Amino acid sequence: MASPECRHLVAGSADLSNCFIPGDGIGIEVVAAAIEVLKTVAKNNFELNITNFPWGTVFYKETGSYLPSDFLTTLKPFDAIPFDAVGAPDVPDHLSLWGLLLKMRSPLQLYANTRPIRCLTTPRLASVHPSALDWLLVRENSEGEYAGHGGRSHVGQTWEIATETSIYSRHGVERIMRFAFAAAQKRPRKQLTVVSKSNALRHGRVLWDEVATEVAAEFPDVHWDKELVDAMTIRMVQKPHSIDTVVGTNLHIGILSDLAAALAGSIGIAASSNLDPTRGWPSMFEPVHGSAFDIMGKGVANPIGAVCAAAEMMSWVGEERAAAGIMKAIESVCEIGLLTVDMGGKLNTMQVTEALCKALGS
Ligand code: GGG
Repeated sequence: MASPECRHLVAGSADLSNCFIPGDGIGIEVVAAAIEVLKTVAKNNFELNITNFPWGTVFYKETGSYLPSDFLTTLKPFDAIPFDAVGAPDVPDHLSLWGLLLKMRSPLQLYANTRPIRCLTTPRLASVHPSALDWLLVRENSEGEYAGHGGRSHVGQTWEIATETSIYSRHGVERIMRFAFAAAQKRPRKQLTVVSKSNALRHGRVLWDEVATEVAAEFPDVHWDKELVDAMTIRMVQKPHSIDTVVGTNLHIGILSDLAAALAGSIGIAASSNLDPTRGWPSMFEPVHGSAFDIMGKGVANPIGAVCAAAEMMSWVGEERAAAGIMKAIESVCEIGLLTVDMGGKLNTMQVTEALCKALGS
């Protein structure tokens, strides 16, 4: 296998280094688009060198592991990690997800996952009025239903059982609540909805609600409310204007953010930032969508989710001007209808990427 090329991102006066993990499926196609856009925005502004780590299902088939054993020390020096998608048709999904993405999120301490939702499409494509869609979804990214605790016994017998234990630590809930309240506080409406299910889940989710109330006292200027996750799906569709920032657990925001992206027009446009707010580890930026076996290799994947994730990454590393430039290019391309099929257009991945680079002034 070819050794990874070394690339660095130098932004402004600070030296920043950066690497890409394209992963699987359409991830490999959309990461190429994000790189092109980053190269264009970097031109005349900052120096861009990129490291590509070929970790994904091909790597797994060659080495027996999705990640090399020293992946943490390899990633540590980088300032940010653009990641794309994981999953392949011939590997069980739980092996690929836990072998790559979830294996990185925990040790990298990426406990805060943000998913901004904005309508980039015409009112015809969005299921709710675009003016109602300016949300920030915050996902607890390290415990909850994705804690990885559980097991199976009596495998194959009629009395076989499997357990999947959710974990809610006071430390884990406090830090995500503080992050979400602080994020809401920075937004114009200063409004947070805490998503729960504490009527049925009577231990962890009760702690979740109690900690939310305690942390709320530290943010008296943030208006907040609680919503059960099932009621939240109705509210997102029927009262979208009533929502601004939302915080929930791994599973709940995983589901709600797919719904939110669909309401905004397509899962293909949604970006996801896996953040270590202490900045001790590099944060990771990815589109919300997965590897999409049905369209992989066809060159028709929507690159906008990966490009939005690149904009989020630029903002995280302090390159606000580059981030704003990328978002402006996305908006103008969407406005004139240069779209992939999932957004009602006729263009392929490459053509949308070229339109984005042109809008950036390449
Ligand atoms: N780009 C995100 C990705 O590849 N996701 C795959 C997936 O299935 N993720 C599950 C999850 O994060 O809940």
